Amino acid sequence: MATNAIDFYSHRDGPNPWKNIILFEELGIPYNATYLTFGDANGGVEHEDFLKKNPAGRVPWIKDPTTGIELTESNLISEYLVDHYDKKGIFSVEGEQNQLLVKQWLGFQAASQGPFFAQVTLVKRTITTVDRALKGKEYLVGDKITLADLAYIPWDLALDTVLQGDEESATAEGRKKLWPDWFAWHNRVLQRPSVQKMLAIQRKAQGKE
Ligand SMILES: N[C@@H](CCC(=O)N[C@@H](CS)C(=O)NCC(=O)O)C(=O)O
Repeated sequence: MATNAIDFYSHRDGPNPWKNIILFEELGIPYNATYLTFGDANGGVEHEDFLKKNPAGRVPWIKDPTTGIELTESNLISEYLVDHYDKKGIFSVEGEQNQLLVKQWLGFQAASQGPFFAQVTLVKRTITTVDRALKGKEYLVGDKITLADLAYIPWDLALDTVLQGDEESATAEGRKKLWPDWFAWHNRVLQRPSVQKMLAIQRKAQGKE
């Protein structure tokens, strides 16, 4: 257990940091969130104060006072949190093959889902890939929930906006028809209490309740 709260730099709207909030909730890790703005104003991701922490000018970024570790890249932060604080093995998988598959799907999330969804291009192809991988399966790796499943949630929740205007996929109903396995998986992961908790925290942070 983290003895001191983790210093967590985030953004209210950008999806990536919300992956880590899911993990804080899953693992009961205390954290202090600082919400930055985009741009170089005071309190912004590109302000010199934050660039000293992360020269990329991106969030999330953490400092864990228990270990002294400072880190950016949301999926790497999630892996760090699991390595240090998942004492019950909620997200552990057996065997090198499955351990590498979790990394594979985290890599695909960071290299394809995040950037493509952000650019409103190749979104449907990305979802088709995940839907195919889920044929006859409840989760991406090893018949159990892993970090790989959780990492997809925040961007998948942005699909109403990302796919706006696309005749066949703009609504949840349309997406269910196109990608039934992906759709069932998305809703399965969405029901996890930690994910629901993250959504409540997000709504509050965004002033929506
Ligand atoms: N691959 C990075 C991407 C981080 C990223 O792009 N974060 C966005 C918020 S979701 C950001 O800080 N954007 C600031 C900007 O584009 O200026 C990760 O997964 O952490």
